[in-house]
Amino acid sequence: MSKLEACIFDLDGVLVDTAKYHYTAWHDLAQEFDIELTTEENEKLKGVSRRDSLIHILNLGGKVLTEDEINHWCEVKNTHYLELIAGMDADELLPDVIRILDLLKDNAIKIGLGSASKNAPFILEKTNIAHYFQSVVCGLDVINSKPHPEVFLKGAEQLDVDPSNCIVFEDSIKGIIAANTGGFISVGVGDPEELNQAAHNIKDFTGLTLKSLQSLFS
Ligand code: B16
Ligand code: MG
Repeated sequence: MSKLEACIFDLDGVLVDTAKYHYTAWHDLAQEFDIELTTEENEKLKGVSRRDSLIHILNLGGKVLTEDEINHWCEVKNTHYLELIAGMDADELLPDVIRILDLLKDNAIKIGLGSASKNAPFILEKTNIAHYFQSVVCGLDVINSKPHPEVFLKGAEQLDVDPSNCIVFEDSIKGIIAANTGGFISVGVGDPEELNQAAHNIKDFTGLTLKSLQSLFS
């Protein structure tokens, strides 16, 4: 019978509210190509790698770039994004994140990070939560982007847990599909209508208890 042994957290939109900075950086870049990136289209970029996000935006305007140009604009976007998050600190963590990380740590539940972001290690340091994680798998470590389950399966392997004994917290539909495909217990953080494929949904971590997490396995 499966039981709670580990939790793997997505980063952007689950632990820290960086989604708004990604949006600003992509929105401004899209304008360089006379493309208007709406908040609705931006939803589709959540959990998507930097390169795939750029290609999605370019497709909106029917633009095709060479590989060198793609690399260049990815760098432009990331430079802008890094400027936007330069002053980030623990104040930007989402509600009750520290409480839930402490709760898991105190109860010997393993903690992992599974993020598409190549900036994930930097953000964990900036927000002062890196020390909680026994495993950090990010965009630098995977070949396949979400909805492929690679990022979470690697995490489970590093934590030495079976996916069926592990919760994945995600704010993107692609991440929820990745978690479900990998055999994890998926918990959607955010809009339950948007994340309607999640096994369970929460608005944020406020009020979440160890008992409520354990009950997801019964
Ligand atoms: P970077 P997550 C994802 O992080 C973001 O949701 C997505 O908007 C971003 O494009 C992607 O990381 C890549 O980020 O440009 O920093 O490598 O939600 O999987 O933690
Ligand atoms: Mg996310």
